[in-house]
Amino acid sequence: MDNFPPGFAHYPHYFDASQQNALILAVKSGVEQAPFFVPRMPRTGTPMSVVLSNFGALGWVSDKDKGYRYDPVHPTTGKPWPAMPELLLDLWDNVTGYEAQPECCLINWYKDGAKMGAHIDNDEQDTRAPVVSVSLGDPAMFRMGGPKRGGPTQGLKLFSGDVVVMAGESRFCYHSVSKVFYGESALVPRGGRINLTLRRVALP
Ligand code: MD3
Ligand code: FE
Repeated sequence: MDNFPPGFAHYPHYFDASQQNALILAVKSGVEQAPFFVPRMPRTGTPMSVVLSNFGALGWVSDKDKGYRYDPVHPTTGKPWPAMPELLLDLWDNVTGYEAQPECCLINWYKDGAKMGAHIDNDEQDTRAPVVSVSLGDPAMFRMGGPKRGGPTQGLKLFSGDVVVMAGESRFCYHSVSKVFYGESALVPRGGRINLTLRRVALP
């Protein structure tokens, strides 16, 4: 991470094995109330390769007609998202020191072959708040670019228990997940990688 943009921080193995298990148990119970759903690209309706759920007052969703947005309810059940786990609120306070709490924890589940193309997260009103990411299960190759699409990128392999914080300039940089090393970890019950991203959505 020598040349990562200002504001980017990587905490390898922030969570130990027992904390990773506790987070997986929280995800398991969350998705009983708010099952994983397939997000679709705006306009085309093409399915993305990850499946999603959320914790917190606002969930990130995407569909053909209404596109990317934050919604207080699940797209198929119409029910509120499960509460944000305490462990994640503590993580946010410890690594960001930000004045307001995150309202959203997006849960991305990468099954065999899933990836995420280069994008910038800008559906939040509060883009001054950092974004915090937790990796669980199979490792992944994360790639960070600059503020313009198509520029040079740098890779960082993320392992289970790693935490990444994007503040400052890094918050406005293109990033992607180019590969998941499927089957390298046994943490996720039905296999693959789970990424949790904590986001502040509304202006404080
Ligand atoms: C850099 N998720 O959900 S987490 C996403 O591993 C997303 O599932 C990836 O990108 C994943 O939007 C990467 C790390 C991350 C999250 C948000 C960022 C990096 C970021 C926002 C701005 C810059
Ligand atoms: Fe992102």
